[in-house]
Formats: sequence, structure tokens, C-alpha cells
Amino acid sequence: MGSADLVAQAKRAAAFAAVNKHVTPDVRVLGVGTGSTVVFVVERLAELRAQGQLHPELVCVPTSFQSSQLIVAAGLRPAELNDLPADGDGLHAPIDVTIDGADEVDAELNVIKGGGAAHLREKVVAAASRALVIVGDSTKDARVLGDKWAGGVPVEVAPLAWRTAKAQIERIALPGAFELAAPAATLRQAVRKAGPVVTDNGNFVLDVCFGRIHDPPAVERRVMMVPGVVEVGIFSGMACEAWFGNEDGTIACRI
Ligand code: ABF
Repeated sequence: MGSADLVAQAKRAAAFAAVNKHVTPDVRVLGVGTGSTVVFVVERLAELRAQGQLHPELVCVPTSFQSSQLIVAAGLRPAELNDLPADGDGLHAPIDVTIDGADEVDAELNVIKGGGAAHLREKVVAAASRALVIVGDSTKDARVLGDKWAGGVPVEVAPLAWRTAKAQIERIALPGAFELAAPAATLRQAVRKAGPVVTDNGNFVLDVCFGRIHDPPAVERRVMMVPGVVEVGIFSGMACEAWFGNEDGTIACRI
């Protein structure tokens, strides 16, 4: 089996384990993340649906165009966050659980997300969920953010502000919060056509390298203060659980 197949097997094992534990017949509203691991999440949902193991009124809240396409193709019912009824305690956390991928997870379950440029909707959906469960292969399982993921922290910015936001981010100083002397931001370019990647929300993405991030909440808060920043791909303290698949098919769960 090639290495890509082994990674896919690892992602599938993690995805199936998380769905089997969390998507019980009483779950009525499920957040569905974005990325290749979530493809296996939806594959398992389709199996459970065929077995009559899902709540008959289950709706799935997408986190991207890809996510909504997966939901519909699997015969599941999509729902937009704004169309959901407010929940009992008024916090408007109407989603029972969201299962999503990640670029990297640290020892405290802080997460880097946004490799798929979907982190704005992912964070909004995660924040409206009673539980956020992360799934991925073991390469995502790190002790400190920046240990394994070399893609930097995705930062969604308004197109009018990308150059000024880039300059201000590169001057952020938070002694002890991250490893590099200064952050290094790069405008994410589209692969097939000249020009920047444009998110589902019509914004650009800066990928910002901080090196190892020792204080993810502090970095998240500081980047969000930069004018023109729409959302930063650090999810501090939002995940309650992470499932990592290994290439031998075994899985590890961190809570
Ligand atoms: C999305 O998919 C992003 O937030 C995250 O960066 C990426 C994970 O991708 P994959 O599951 O393909 O490894 O959730």
C-alpha cells in the first residue's frame, strides 16, 4: 500500500471512530467540517444513514462549499446556521457536535485550521457547537503548534487590506508567545491561475509563520486586532477531543 493510501487509511480510521462515538441516534444537528479527513466522516454518516442509525430529522451544517457538496451527495440534509432554532439557553449553540479536520493539534488541544481556506465558517460553526471533535492522521498530533505543520497560520483578510495587514502582522511582537523573531506572512496564491486564493467569503488568505507557538491564545487575540483581519486559523481552547489515525490502522484519542 502506498504512503498516500496509508495516510488515507489513517484518516478514515480516525473519522470512523469519532463518528461512531459522537453521532448517536439522538444527535439532531451535526456540524460537518472541511478537508480530506471529513470525506471519511461523511462516508461513515452515509453508512449509518443506510442502516437507519441516524436521527430521522438529522440536519448537517456545512463549513464550506466542499462540505455542503459532501452532505448533499451523501443524501444528508443540509442546514444553514441562521436557519436553526435558538437553543434553550439562548447562547445560540444549536449544534450538538461538529466533527472537523485540522492542520495541527497541540498538547492542550489548541488547533491550527485553515489549510483549506475555510477557517472562518469552520470557527463560526465550531463556536455554535456544544462539542468540537477534531479528526486527522497522526501527522497532525503535535506537542506545540508549529512542531509539525510547516504551512503557517492561515489568516483570512479583506482584499483591500491584505498588504497593510501583512505589514502589521509582520511587526507583531509577543515575547515568549512564539519562536520567530518576527512573523513572516505570505499571500496564499492560487495554484492553477495567477493571483491570490479567494475564500468562499470573497477574502484573501495570508499564511503566517510564527515558528513554534507557545501561547496560541495570545497569538490568536493579537492577530485578530490587526485591521482587515477577518479570522485567524488558531482555534484556542475550542476542541474537546481529537482522534488521530496511524498508518497501521490503529487510532489514538486525546481529550
Ligand atoms: C480543514 O481541512 C482545515 O481547517 C484544515 O486545515 C484541513 C485539514 O485537512 P485534511 O483533513 O485534508 O488533512 O478542516
